[in-house]
Amino acid sequence: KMPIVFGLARACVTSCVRKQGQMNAIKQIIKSGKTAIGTTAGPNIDVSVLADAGFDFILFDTQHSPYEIKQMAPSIQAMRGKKAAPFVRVAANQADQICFALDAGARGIIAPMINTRAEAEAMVRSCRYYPQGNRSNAGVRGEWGEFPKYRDYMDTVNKELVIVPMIETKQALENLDAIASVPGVDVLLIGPSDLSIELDVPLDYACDTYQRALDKIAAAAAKHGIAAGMYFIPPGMEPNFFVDKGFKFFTMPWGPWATTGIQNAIGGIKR
Ligand code: 3PY
Ligand code: MG
Repeated sequence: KMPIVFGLARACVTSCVRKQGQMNAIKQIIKSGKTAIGTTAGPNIDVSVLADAGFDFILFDTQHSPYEIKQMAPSIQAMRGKKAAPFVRVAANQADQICFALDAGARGIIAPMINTRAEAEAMVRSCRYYPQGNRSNAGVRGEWGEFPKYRDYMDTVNKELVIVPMIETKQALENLDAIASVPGVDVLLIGPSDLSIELDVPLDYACDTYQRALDKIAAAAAKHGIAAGMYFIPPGMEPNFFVDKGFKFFTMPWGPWATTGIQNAIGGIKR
């Protein structure tokens, strides 16, 4: 089949070219075991540049941010046709929250505090249309006009949405196999600070207790053929430390990188 380019006709990197029926380059990145890097943004940021800067996803957080999901819709829609996929972290594992995010056009859903198999199954059901789930249908929206027929969007999103439960409690640590084996789960994403608090080593990211828990999560993800991720890289630690441990999904702050790039560019002009 010929690859087709969704969205705006503009110069973009190869991974921007998605195959027909593929809405996320990132789903393939995760499935092929490569490392996905994203960043966080909100409605106060113009994401049109960030979304083509090289990130695989942009995460709109509605749990620990002053923003509501419906405020994110214009930013998500500004990402149409760009390399990065828009992900939304809902404030809780609730069907209505997940539905708002999907109607806004999210291509990945992150839900906090998924502690049992039943909670992971409920999350997946909220993310998918019948018969794989019970997502309510808007009839419009969510598809960004990328699909000739809304029905095509429905079939594609059921297959291609990236579903990311967060692992951040002792109970989740006890249920890793049960959560990781739920069909549809793509990533086990650690909430670094909540997990440290639950393990009674608050914010002590380097200690043995914490590191053993990370290893257990990475091993469970590998065993079930899905990715392990860290919501953020703890202060003072290196992303590659986590890559070497087997983690494949991170957010990185874009501000320092943007500043370095701008300083380099300005430094290159004689003045
Ligand atoms: C955590 O650190 O617990 C998170 O959920 C990241 O925001
Ligand atoms: Mg958390």
